[in-house]
Amino acid sequence: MQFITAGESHGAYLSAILEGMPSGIPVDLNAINHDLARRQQGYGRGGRQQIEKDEVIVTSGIYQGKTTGAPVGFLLPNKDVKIDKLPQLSRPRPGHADLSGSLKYNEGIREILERASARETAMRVAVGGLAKLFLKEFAVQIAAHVVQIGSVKIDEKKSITFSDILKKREGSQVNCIDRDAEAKMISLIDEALKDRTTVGGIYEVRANHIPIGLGSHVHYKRKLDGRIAQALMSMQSVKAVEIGLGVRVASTSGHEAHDEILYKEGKGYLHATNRAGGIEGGMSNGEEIVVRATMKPISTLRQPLKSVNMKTKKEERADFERSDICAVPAGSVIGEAILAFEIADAFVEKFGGDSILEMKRNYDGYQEQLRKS
Ligand code: EPS
Repeated sequence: MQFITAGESHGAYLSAILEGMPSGIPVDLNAINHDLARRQQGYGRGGRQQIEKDEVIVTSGIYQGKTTGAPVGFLLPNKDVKIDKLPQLSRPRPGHADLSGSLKYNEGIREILERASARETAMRVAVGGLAKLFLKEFAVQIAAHVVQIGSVKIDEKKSITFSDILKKREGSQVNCIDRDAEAKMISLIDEALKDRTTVGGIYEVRANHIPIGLGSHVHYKRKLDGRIAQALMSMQSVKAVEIGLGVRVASTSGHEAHDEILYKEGKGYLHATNRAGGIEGGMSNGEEIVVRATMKPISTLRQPLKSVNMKTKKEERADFERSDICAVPAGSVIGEAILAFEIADAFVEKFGGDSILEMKRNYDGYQEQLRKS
């Protein structure tokens, strides 16, 4: 599958076209719009979210509530449409696309930031929302939670289950399962606002009920971990992606880094632990896929860093545009969508098929093969 997004932050519409989604998938638009609303929330989110109510219009590929196999078109109208009236900027914001984009495209900063803006991620959430509905057909669920904001980390002494995430993040203002940490995270975001700065953090996203063998060891571009890492890294603000133990694996021994293999009658091959985050040799190993993404603090600052006026070449403070104090909770929702798309894509690749009926037949046949292995 592949999709492309288009649209500027303050243009009339955001849009996406998704190609390769099999036919016959029931589409609940409310579920997609629910994720779009979740993306707009989170303590520390910017003023734009008070203006917008992100909801998609389907332009193609869905008929009488089901996918047809044709490209799916999504349109999302912006309310804050003002691209033609907004002023040009001349002092690029350190950390943003402003300077490199403006020089590379020989355009003003406005033209660059309108497309570089994280508003684009609304379309990734819409496409990922449909990918989630596709995965539901195979009982796969995706869930994210925030594990760190600034220096505040959740308590991870006890292992966290998938259902812990679904249950305990409910009602959290920062999509966090640990209420003590949440209170500290909120204070930190308040502090950052007072200090006219911003804060980043880390979210974790998981996928359960994953069959063995998505992705492949045979070719570098087919490796599932590589594909997930690329997709998550392409999200605005993400500076690091980890699979399983991730960077923590550096301080373990070989005996602490890997997952012992078990065989259970009726269940087949399993692992005693899940340090690999469900991926070995570029393939899913049947355990939950567990990934983390680290987001830098948003680069638009109320107390701007030093920059250069591109007209005069003199040192000046960077320009300020309306922005978020902390976008990590929103980022976690985007992370769900990104992981959902990558896993759905790997499903289509593995189980082929133009229709969901055909895919399920292939999936069931493969499960039967695994049972006999
Ligand atoms: C965003 C919309 C943007 C920003 C934010 C994310 O809208 P506006 O510029 O009108 O406030 O709030 O974008 C950024 C943080 C960024 O760096 O580009 C959204 O809908 O997610």
